[in-house]
Amino acid sequence: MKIVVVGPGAIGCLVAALLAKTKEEVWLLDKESERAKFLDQHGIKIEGLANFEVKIPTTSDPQKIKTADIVIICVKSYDTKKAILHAKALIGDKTIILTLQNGLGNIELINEVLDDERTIGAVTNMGATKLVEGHIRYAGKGETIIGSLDGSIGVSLRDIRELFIRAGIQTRISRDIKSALWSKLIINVGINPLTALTRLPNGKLLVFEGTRLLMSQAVTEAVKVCRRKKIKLLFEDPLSKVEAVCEATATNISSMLQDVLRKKRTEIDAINGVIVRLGQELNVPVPVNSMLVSLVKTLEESYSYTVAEVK
Ligand code: KPL
Repeated sequence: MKIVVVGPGAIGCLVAALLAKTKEEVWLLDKESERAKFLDQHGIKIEGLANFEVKIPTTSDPQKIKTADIVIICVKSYDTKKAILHAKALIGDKTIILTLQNGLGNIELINEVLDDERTIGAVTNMGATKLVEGHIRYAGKGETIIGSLDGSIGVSLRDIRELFIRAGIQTRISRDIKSALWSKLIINVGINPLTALTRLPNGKLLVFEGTRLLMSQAVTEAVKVCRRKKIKLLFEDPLSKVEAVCEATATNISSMLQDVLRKKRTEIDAINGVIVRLGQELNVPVPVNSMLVSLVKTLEESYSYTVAEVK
């Protein structure tokens, strides 16, 4: 089986490395040719919950890989369209496409670009941090949920589950992937921008009154939007769930804080930005999410300022 992971970020590298252990043919596709060369030469090193090194053929040229059986999209949500267009040469009539990304709207966007309905959605609670290029800390073994938008369970879904389980990725199929995606979104809404703005690891958000208050307000707004959309969450008490995730991932540097520390664009638009857009559309007040989006965007826009310029 030929499997291509698109996007060698923390989760992309971790998934590719775990899949490579199944002895299937695994490739990494990167948009950046220099980085692809580096990863191709040096391989991927995993530490933490598993400790191993593996060589994975990596390229920025999809023509070198040709048609794949499975394409797993792990790029940042703002790069989805570009990544699919770049990966088009990999996608044949029978290729299974799976999106393993943060935020909402990725399945729909991929289907739109490919003009079909075959994309499988996934939510993962595995924790991974990129230490340096190709060197990943595997910090949490959470469950991965996969499913199609229409709730049907076909051969592709079963194949992916079987493959992931062989790779040691704890996986189940859901008939309601929207519910899983929204449930993960609520967790990211409550944690990611607050860690990015305060530079605190997840667990420390619970220590301070200010971050606790903003977390509760941001989550309450998001849950109202979710209820208005008649989405059923996977948990009864969303705020307690977000707090429990903070505790379970206490020392994690959230993906958004990792982006800010690297002065990279964040996924704020696909996380709190979605709540703001839908809140406005559905007449649900979302002032705290609006403020968090504005602050994170300001942070991104001011990366290049030096203190002297700010004065
Ligand atoms: O998904 C995450 C992220 O960092 O994006 C959480 C659950 C917040 C773990 O860090």
